[in-house]
Amino acid sequence: MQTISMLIGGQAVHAATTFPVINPASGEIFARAPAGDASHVDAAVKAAQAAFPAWSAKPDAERKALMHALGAALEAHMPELMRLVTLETGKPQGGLNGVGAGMEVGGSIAWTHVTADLELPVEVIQDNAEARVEVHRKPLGVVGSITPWNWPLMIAIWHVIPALRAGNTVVLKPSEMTPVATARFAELANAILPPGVLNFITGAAGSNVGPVMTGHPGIAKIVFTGSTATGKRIMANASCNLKRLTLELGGNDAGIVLPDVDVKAIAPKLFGVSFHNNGQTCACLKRLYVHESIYDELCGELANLARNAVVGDGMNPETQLGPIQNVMQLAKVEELAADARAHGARFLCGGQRKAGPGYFYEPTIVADIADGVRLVDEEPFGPILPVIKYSDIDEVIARANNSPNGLGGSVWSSDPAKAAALALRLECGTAWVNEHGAIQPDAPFGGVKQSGIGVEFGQHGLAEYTSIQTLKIMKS
Ligand code: TXE
Repeated sequence: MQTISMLIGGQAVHAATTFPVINPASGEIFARAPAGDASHVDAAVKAAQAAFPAWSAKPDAERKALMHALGAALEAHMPELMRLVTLETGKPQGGLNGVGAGMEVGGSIAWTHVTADLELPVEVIQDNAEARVEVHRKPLGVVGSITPWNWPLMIAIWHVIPALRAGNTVVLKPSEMTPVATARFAELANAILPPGVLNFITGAAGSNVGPVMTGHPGIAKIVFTGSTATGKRIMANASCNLKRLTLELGGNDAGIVLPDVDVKAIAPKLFGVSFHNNGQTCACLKRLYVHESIYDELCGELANLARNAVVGDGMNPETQLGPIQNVMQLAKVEELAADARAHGARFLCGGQRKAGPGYFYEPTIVADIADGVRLVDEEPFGPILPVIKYSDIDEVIARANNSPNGLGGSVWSSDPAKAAALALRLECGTAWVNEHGAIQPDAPFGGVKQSGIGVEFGQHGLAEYTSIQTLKIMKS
């Protein structure tokens, strides 16, 4: 069985004990990872601090070229990385609408190259006979990255590449449930980067590795993707040295379908954006509001699609939806389903765990359910979609906005201009028209309200890994 290592200052590091990594398709252990502790966090921060002066002083073009080299290394190891992603997350190699391990690794490559090419030029505010005023962007120092289990490799790339591109050094900690593909990325990166520029540490479930990182005085910024509850803990802990924060937290995205849509045409798209990766994506559509005039027809179409989706082991090329990634998340989906049933909701299909090994749950469409029931109000993060009837557009926008979350939202209509005007009324970081959850490496993405702080991607995202220094040069 494979045992991964930590990587500190360019050296492979083991811990006194290891913890298991489970393949959710079988429920069996397929790898082990080092149970790091506070001493490993400390060593990794010291290594990153030691590497910072030379890395941040490197000419910009050299850092850019090294980021492109990382992209090429990912590409050269694509099949190997895809296999590791499927084994640890359960997601299919291909997946529903092509959203699977191939997209995770392919997206990682694309994001790396696009981010490598981003620039943060000096901004000139004033240049006259009296003075020249310039705004410079400077790296922060050591960035701590804490990643979740749903897109482990891609989210590590989203954190690490802009941090390095801007001249920071990094300590990267994956989720205890999915450290394997990220470990391989860290190895590949360490064959390219100077020692200490990217350090990789692991901690077992419930260990203090994450909290020690977020409270470490040697770390200047934490970038975190995960739950809102953990994000709040991180924010409290990070106050020790006023760490900079980018927090990408949970969402409970609403989609609103107007009565003018072609139901048959949009149903497969709505199904895809709600169920890809088994609903385990922060910006999946998680609450679907449908106008009463088309409610029954759309519910019927969605239930057919859910019944026919191919659920199975992600290594099987036919599979569209894999297992839920972990047993806690499966239990949460079961709990929300039971609560919805108790509140009289109508299950059009699914509604239970699949027999056999692994953490499989049937794709589930739930109708005749309203706001106030947990399945609507809480993020299920699994293959279950509540479909809610509405009659009045102003009222449904208020219902969509009546949430502590604000990651994404969408409006579906055959009149894109009308839909865009409505989408702008949604309280969320990204609003889509006739689409949901589609992100790209050059457009900022982040949440409002309790879905997060700051943005990732593009120039706005890159700027978050810098501080501003204003330079005023007097001329007279
Ligand atoms: O996330 P956690 P969990 C949501 C989803 C899911 C819920 C819980 O709703 O049901 O979060 O998932 C590290 N200090 N999302 O429990 O706990 C942990 O080791 C520092 C949305 O898995 O947030 C892991 O690396 N770090 C999300 C990471 O935080 C800590 C993706 C995420 O774990 C820590 C995944 C602490 N005190 C789940 N406690 C998205 N936004 O896409 C834990 N960690």
